[in-house]
Amino acid sequence: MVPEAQPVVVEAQGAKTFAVPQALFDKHPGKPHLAFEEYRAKYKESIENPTQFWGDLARELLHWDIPFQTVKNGGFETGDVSWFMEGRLNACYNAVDRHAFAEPNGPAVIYEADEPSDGRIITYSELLREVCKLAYTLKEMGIKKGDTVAIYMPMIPEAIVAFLAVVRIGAIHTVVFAGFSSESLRDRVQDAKSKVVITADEGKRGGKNIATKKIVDAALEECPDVKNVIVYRRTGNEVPMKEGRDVWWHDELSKYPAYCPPELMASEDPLFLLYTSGSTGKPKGVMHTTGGYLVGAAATGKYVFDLHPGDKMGTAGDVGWITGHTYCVYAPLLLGVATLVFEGTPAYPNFSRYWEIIAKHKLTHFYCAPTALRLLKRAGDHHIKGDLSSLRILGSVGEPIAEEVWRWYHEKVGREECHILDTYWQTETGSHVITPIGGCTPTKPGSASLPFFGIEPAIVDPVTGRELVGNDVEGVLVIKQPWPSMARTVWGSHQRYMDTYFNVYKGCYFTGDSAARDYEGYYWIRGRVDDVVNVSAHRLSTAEIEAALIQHPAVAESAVVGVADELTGQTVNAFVALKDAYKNTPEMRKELTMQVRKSIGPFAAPKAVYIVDDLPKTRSGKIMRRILRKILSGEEDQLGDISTLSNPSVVEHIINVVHET
Ligand code: 6R9
Repeated sequence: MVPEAQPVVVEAQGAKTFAVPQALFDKHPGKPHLAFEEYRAKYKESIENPTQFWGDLARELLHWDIPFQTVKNGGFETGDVSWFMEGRLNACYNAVDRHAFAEPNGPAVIYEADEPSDGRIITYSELLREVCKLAYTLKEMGIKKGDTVAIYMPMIPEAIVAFLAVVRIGAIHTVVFAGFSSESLRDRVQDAKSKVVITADEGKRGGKNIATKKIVDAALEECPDVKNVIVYRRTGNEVPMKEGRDVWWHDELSKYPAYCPPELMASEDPLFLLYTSGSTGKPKGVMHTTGGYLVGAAATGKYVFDLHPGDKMGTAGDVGWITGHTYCVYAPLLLGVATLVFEGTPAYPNFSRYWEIIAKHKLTHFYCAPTALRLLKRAGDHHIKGDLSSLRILGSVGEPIAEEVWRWYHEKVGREECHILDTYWQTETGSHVITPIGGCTPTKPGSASLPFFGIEPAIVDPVTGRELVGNDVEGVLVIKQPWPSMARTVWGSHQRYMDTYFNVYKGCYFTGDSAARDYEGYYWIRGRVDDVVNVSAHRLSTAEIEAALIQHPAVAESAVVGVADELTGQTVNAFVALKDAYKNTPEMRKELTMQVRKSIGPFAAPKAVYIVDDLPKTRSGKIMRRILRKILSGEEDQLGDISTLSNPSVVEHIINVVHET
């Protein structure tokens, strides 16, 4: 552990700073919302006078049926943060109705199906009609304000229809990523006490059919409180329907009128629950509220993504994760722009798929996780084809992006004409917290750059809990004052919410991540605190070692974990997947060790390098280091549920590699 507040010279000292490319301004429909000096001034205002700042922005970005009087109340210590209290509004009205009335034929959803020949565009007025019919259906099933409805759907437009229909009638959605197992779905449905599940007969991904409804059926065997299941017909293959419980989407919707009035909601009424994993225990149902969350989504959509009328936003992430909630659904629709719903994978039918979608629909924005970029980088640059000149913004989210990958994104995909945004945030923060502002902030590859409005980050010493002030410091990342889109509770366990986020460093929100602030105040997210390795009193970030490894031309992907060691406290262990052209030899393992020694220092050199076919990952692409740690510490029998991995079979292979090495 870091002994005391010791200033460190952060790696960024020599990092190159990239200005926003001139080409972005040349192709911009007008000009970016902010220039860098304006960001600085507005940021200062947002921290010094949050009431004025957020009050103005909330009135500008959303339609309030009844205006709020009080902008903010409560605090971290008391766990009662609330925003825009007296205000009344409806999320669906804000995301759909107002645009359907102003510009009925404007594109709302660009659906790109698994098969490239398939898909369609849905206008705002069409979206409103579908949403109203489903809202009516839910009402007829007895769903009322405050009830929860589970959504377990593939990436099809009807998933968005489901989100919006639920919130239109004041119910709370709890979306479960359709890659989760029936047991995970069961646990979430039970915890949220959902009364209705919305699903599809089957999904389609990468040319394969997925037995969505079957998984729901298995989950619901132990969910007696679910009264109805609404099934959208996606593939038309036969699926069992349970008499009295299951209904077809098209049968129900055809019964009801195409307008259903929105429910007036209080600003602090729950909007949704989203389950997320902590470092221990069962997943937490993170609760977001209506007014605050929507203000955060719209504000970051406007400023971070620099969205303008006519833009087309392409978020590749699934709506089952927070990235999909905020930047595939709410942010673009609140701002009235079109949003992409992509059903498939970046590798089907080939590695050009993302780029073909961008070219076909002339997307102005593209947003995905580095894990997808690494896959595509590894596949080879010849796959990048088509006219990508419509792009202005390329976003990255979910994990640190290595400098190598950042540069590849910038040079090969963006052709140095786009602004690369490394956006740092979490399920709990609701919207971006540390991120460049589109068309505005100068960037450094690998740094998420500067805080968004209203976010007052601090770095604290993990041992003493003291704030490390000034630049060139490294420690645990916390946030010092409340912001509108922060989570308000963990469903059914406010105490867990307090303990996880506010009782660790008193008076602050604890992110669980470590970070450095460099000599210019730029933030570098190092990774989860639980991924920190400490070797002979040198505190190392696994992300940093991974970034070193990936600089080696043979490395496709790597994961580094710490394992307890009597002598040094912990040792560094690296798991590496090589690019196809490279072989697993003792020389190669030595070279990789040298690579880390060379890049960071001898103290960071891995004790062991395991060359494996693939790394265990969640369906959202996060590497499960916990599993690697357990294998290394001989706890192979305590791996827990590995069925939610995207590639469960890799675990056996890794165990063999570790035993043989
Ligand atoms: C949005 C999302 C949150 C955790 C977070 C951090 C990691 C997200 C990152 C990043 C480095 C970025 N993370 N964005 N790390 N740079 N730009 O991913 O939410 O699934 O809740 O994960 O992801 O460790 O704490 P969520």
